[in-house]
Amino acid sequence: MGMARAQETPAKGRRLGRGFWGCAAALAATGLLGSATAAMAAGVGQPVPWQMDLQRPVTEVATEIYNFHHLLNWIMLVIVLFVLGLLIAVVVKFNERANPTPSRTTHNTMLEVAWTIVPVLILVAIAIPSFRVLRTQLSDPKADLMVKVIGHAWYWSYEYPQEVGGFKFDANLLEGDDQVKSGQPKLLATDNEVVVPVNKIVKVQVTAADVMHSWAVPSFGFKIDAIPGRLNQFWFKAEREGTYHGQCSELCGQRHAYMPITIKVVSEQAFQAWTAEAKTKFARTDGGAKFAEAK
Ligand SMILES: [Cu+2]
Repeated sequence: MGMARAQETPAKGRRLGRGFWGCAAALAATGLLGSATAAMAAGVGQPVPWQMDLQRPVTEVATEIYNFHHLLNWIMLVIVLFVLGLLIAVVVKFNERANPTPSRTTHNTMLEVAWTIVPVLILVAIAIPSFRVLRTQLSDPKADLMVKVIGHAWYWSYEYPQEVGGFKFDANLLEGDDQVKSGQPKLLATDNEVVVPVNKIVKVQVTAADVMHSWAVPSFGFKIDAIPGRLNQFWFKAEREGTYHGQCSELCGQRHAYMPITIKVVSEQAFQAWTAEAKTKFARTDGGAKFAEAK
């Protein structure tokens, strides 16, 4: 394919060029239109019908993942269009009728060097932002608040440290009338919500009591495994107040689909008010949750 192209006449090259760029422009326009529509349809904290795009990111990590995802899509679009152009050129120009005596060219040094170097450069261009995302995720900043998350078959329980009241509660799926009354989405709402302050670094320590689960919130850009006997740690800083939903993302058994996650991001004052209330509501007598520093 490429070897034959190397020998094409300049006139043929120009004709091919016009067709290829016309086709590329049309497809790029379709892509732009697609991503614009998708952006409009993106959910905030929950999916929406006909959503095409990822949920709107509200943390630094989620934003970096989101941008990286879109960068990759554009790189893929360019590569796909280029390969499509080459395929069309081969079909049109080098079929038996148009090109009865095929070229016997076997090598083209420049072309071979190019098709080795260019993919390497593309991979390097992808690796740089990829490592940047990884560095943000693993940066492990100092926590303003720790929350322990425990996966159970089939609900989540949460523990808050002594500094904010040392309470613990379960979050079960809201079903039937309770869900309708709550105004929260079906299969994503819980009876008790995790409440965290906005613009504060929240560290979550995730584990499980029985089988493996996974605590995942798309708008926050994380999915972290909850494994019995093991403490996984991750952090997030939500930059926008609101209600954000997630789900267990490890196939954990019969009611895997019915253990959602609801996180409310509120102002510092609202968080103080909530902890004061939660201390009484979820009062305990065993001295409160113990937190370890997971490294
Ligand atoms: Cu689960």
